[in-house]
Amino acid sequence: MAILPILHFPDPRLRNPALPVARVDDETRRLLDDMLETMYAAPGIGLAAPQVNISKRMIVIDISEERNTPYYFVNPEILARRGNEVFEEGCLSVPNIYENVERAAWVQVKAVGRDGQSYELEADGLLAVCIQHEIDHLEGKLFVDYLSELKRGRIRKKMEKWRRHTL
Ligand code: GNR
Ligand code: NI
Repeated sequence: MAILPILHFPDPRLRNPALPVARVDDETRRLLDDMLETMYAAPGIGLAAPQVNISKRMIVIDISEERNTPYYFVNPEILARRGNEVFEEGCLSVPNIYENVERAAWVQVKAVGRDGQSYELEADGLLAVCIQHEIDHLEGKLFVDYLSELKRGRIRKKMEKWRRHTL
């Protein structure tokens, strides 16, 4: 297992749409395990492969307190969404920034699991927020894209300053 470096906004590599995974093999499972370890170490409740510079449609999520209930999503698709809900979001690729984002309150998702089996899941609450946030990453979309251009510009400036001081 390995902890992978996380890319930060406004890195253009976060903007590339990720490619479908052809099949879940040992290499896929190794990447998923490294992503999970990276997410736990960060710490975060979700991580999408493009955040660690892997342009593939893979996501890991664990919203449990105990950090022992991982979900794996390979090639996820949202089949249905219902309702709207505002939630204060953060992102490991946009550190120290928290802003309200409106998304669907409930989603039905289809994905392939770590075992290579296709499955469906219905989610609401934090899990629904997180699934939508992570699937956005696969499309090259970040939560700051839902904010005004003015706010996004300010966040970009903050991030560039933070980067000079921290990295
Ligand atoms: O760790 C994370 N917390 C979080 C909080 C509210 C809404 C979404 C998230 S996802 C984020 C990890 C991350 O950046 N995943 O892409
Ligand atoms: Ni994120």
